[in-house]
Amino acid sequence: MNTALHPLDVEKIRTEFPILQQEVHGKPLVYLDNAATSQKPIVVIDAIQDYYLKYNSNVHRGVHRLSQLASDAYEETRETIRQFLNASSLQEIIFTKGTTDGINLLAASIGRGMIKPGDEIIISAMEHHSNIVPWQMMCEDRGAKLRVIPINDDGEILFEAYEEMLNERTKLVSIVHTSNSLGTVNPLREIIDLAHSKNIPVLVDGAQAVPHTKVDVQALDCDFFVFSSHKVFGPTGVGVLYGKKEWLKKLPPYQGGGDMILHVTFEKTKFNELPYKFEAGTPNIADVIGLGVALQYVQKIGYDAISEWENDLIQYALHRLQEIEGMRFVGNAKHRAGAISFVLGDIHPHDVGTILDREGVAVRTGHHCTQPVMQRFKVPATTRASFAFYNTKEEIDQLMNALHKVIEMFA
Ligand code: 7TS
Repeated sequence: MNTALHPLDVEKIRTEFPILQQEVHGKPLVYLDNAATSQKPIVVIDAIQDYYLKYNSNVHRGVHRLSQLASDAYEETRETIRQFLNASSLQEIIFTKGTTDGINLLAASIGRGMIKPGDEIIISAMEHHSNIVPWQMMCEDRGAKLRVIPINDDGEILFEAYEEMLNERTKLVSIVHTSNSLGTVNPLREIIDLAHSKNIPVLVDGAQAVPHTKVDVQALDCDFFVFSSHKVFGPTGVGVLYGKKEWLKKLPPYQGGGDMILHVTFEKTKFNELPYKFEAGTPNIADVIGLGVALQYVQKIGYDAISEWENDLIQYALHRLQEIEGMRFVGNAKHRAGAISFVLGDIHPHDVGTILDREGVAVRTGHHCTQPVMQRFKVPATTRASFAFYNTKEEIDQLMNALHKVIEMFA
């Protein structure tokens, strides 16, 4: 029974995503690659087009009408995002190119600003490469050490190992909210509280969280939070870094250039106030505006309705997939969202993905930019079905039919 106050009207929602209304290889498209990137509602596409058709102009510099319109739309989006994350100040919202860019910004800035030889950074064994490699590079640069919280066979972090890892050399914990390859949702409050009890800041990689869950950065009490627009129904090429004001004030800028300065001479530069200190150069104005519209769209549907719908879908998918002989799930966490990864007997995931595509079903196969996860579970790759609120049980049935075709072909 649907108990949500505003039950999700999936039929109506699907009409708002024109791309979903097509056939692929003569079959209705079933888009189950949402963890890689989600589709965009028409309101987002319209907002981007509107900007270029009506008020394309640079921000923060023109006295003319178009520049004022562009600046207003850009800054209003910052307020949309502040509300979306429940941040306490607009100064805490930095526009980036995406999650990867946000983590690289922090790795560079934290590295330069506060890391000495012998210091330690903690990540987990289920991180996306973008929350591994920037820290590895920074640690190499500064003579610091990267430490990794291990995970169990279900794909959940080992909390005691984490607790033992924290010490006076730990300078940051950087952890994924929801894993893109296992679907695990991490116990962030506990992770953050423990780090804070030792005065260690925490960065949360929220790339796979924001499409599925309401995030409140004050309730979480994380020090930094990053996400990408394109995974939450907005355009590519833009993202957000949230940081507590007291941290962002202390940290040095990442890139130098226009907009991030107050005063420049050849001898010395005075940097701009937050958030502009971290926004050098002309930003991705159109797509920032598109992101704002996407977040308003998601909030209008409502995270309660989204969670309820998607939990139902995932339970149904897990239940149906279990019918298949030789099905092995990679990731069985108690708290999960977004994605189901699996291996089908000894059939290579690339073969699975290719045959599914012939049946109109789009999934991702491979290591999902989490090679250490593949190493941990001793698989070369997985097939991953990842969901959004516009997916339906009928689509999962189409996935099942397609998987039966795979099995027939390899029998
Ligand atoms: N962190 C997580 C947890 C991710 O899932 C991804 C992208 C990133 C960071 C990087 O985001 P970007 O927008 O900067 O590229 N994950 C995936 C995926 O699962 N399939 O394609 C991209």
